[in-house]
Amino acid sequence: VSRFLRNTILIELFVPILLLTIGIYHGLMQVVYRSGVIHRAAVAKLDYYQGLTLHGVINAIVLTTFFAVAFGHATVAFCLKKEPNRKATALSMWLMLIGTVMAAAAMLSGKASVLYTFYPPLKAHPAFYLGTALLLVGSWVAFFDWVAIYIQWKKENKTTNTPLAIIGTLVNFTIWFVCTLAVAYEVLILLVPWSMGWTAGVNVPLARTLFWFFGHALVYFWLLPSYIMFYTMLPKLAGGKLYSANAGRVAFFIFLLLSIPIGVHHQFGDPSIGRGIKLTQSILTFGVALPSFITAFTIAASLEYAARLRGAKGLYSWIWKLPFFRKDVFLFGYLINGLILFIFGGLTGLINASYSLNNVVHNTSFIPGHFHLTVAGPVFLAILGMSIFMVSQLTGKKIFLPAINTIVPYLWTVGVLIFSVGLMWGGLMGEPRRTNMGLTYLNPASEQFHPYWVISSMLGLAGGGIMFVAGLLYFIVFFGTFFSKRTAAPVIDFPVSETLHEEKRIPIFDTFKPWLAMMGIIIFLSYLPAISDALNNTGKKAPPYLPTDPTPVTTK
Ligand code: HAS
Ligand code: HEM
Repeated sequence: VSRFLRNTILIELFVPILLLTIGIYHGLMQVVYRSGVIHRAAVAKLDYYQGLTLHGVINAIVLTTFFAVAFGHATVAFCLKKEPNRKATALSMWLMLIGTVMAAAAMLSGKASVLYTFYPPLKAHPAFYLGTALLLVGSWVAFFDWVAIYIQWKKENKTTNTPLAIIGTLVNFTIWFVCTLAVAYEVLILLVPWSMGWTAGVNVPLARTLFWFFGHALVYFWLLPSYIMFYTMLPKLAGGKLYSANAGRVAFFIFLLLSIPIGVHHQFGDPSIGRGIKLTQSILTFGVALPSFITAFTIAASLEYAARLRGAKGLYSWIWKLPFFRKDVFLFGYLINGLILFIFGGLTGLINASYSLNNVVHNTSFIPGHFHLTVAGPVFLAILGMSIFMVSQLTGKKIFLPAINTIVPYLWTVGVLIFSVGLMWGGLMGEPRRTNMGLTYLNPASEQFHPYWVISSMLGLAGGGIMFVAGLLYFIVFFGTFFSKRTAAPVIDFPVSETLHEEKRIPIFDTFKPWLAMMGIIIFLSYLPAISDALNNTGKKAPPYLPTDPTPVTTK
């Protein structure tokens, strides 16, 4: 791997992880505000919604996008033995960096406290929208370059099966490219002119529908890099083989078809969208759970095989033969903990997806309970583990405090489980999300004091505190590794799982065209009614509002 690519990947890991320190700090602050330990609207001059915006945007948008691009570069270089084009790679990195700085400046100066979903009529400074757009466009540039490399590689290797990790990467960025088109339209055509004051109002249902066209596919963009690791690396780390790579191909292509046409399941409560399309997208959402079930069984079978190779006996006791605490395969610990959390993340997702049950949980703290079991579970743990792995390899440095590194994912998992149980239990008792409960419901001095939520929010605080400690330990290991002395030559050498059975190339699972056509048709059919409802159902367009003021900005 060239020095140029090495440095690019290292910058794309270092910058977001440095920002993550702010993101994790605001995670802790969220549980502190929510549980009523403090009764304040701001701490250290950063107010509640500003902190929640920083937390959501840094952790879930900036970190994940940088990581997906950095990991994509490494995967393409490792699997196809071709390095990305230098100009495209540099352009992509700079666009992402400049975009991040713009969005961060807007958030830190308090001019963009609109949360990571930036729903209008809440208005942010244009720098926030433009910065986010640049971050997305930067990631596209890297993707276009990989497509060119892949096409070239395929010409040279017509009958060779494309490596599974490359299928996963290209599927993931295709989903990303298509879904970000909608949010790019929302930002550039609807929100920026409105936030600049060039247009007086914005069509709120349309903006929300375009956001969720992007928003749920976004979660699979977060997830698929972890799936690539589960299929192509975890069985090897466990000491075994992958039960079926074709299962992985099927799973990735189903994601390609179904990740986008389900965004309306975030809008079951929006009166502007018709019931028919809500039910249709609810059913399609159950469809998108299929590739995860396929993954659950395939990976469980691969792990069982690995354990039996190590001499395990018994129906379930084989589990204890897996290398949970081995420092040399620490990545195993990060990935397996992610999978364990995802069992609960997936089940709670299916509850949300049910059109009728969604009424019970929507806008309650059940939802952050669900998504910390997913994005702060398999996604985040895979990012943490793989960034340490890549930094250590690409710098040729030994892991700093390897024993601590090995326990980080376990500590994090215990924290997330306690945190999410607290939030979800509270959610089922009606505890709201995105609310500074310390000011009202959990302030004994307030008329709105609600003692039922004391214990659940305290559990949230306890779990969140443990997550915070695990986060701190991770930072020590990450930065300690980064700044230690080089002991070996830099490389990229991922663990590669062999397949258990010899698998012939099946042409339909080694081509993109038919899948792309099907993807287009399904999206068109499922989004046409939703977009037309959003266009037809609005009476008035909304003027801009600031989070601090219930009157519109333009009437002042
Ligand atoms: Fe979700 C809301 C439905 C997956 C993230 N989700 C959210 C939000 C986020 C999010 C961030 O239908 C909030 C957005 C906001 O701010 O408003 N979600 C689903 C469904 C799935 C799902 C059906 N979500 C995810 C993933 C996320 C994520 C993945 C991030 C990465 N979600 C919803 C719905 C809402 C929602 C509604 C809207 C709620 C509302 O009202 O606002 C499915 O994809 C889940 C399928 C997963 C499975 C689990 C498979 C299990 C596996 C583990 C196997 C374990 C093994 C280990 C092998 C079926 C793969 C064995 C262990 C040994 C020791 C051997
Ligand atoms: C929101 C805690 C780490 C992603 C929240 C909320 C809390 C919280 C309490 C607000 C819930 C609400 O009132 O609605 C924590 C703690 C963390 C942590 C204690 C660790 C120390 C993470 C990580 C990610 C993440 C690692 C993603 C990689 C999010 C997102 C939101 C959120 C996307 C939603 C923000 C919004 O509603 O606008 N977190 N979190 N969190 N968290 Fe975390």
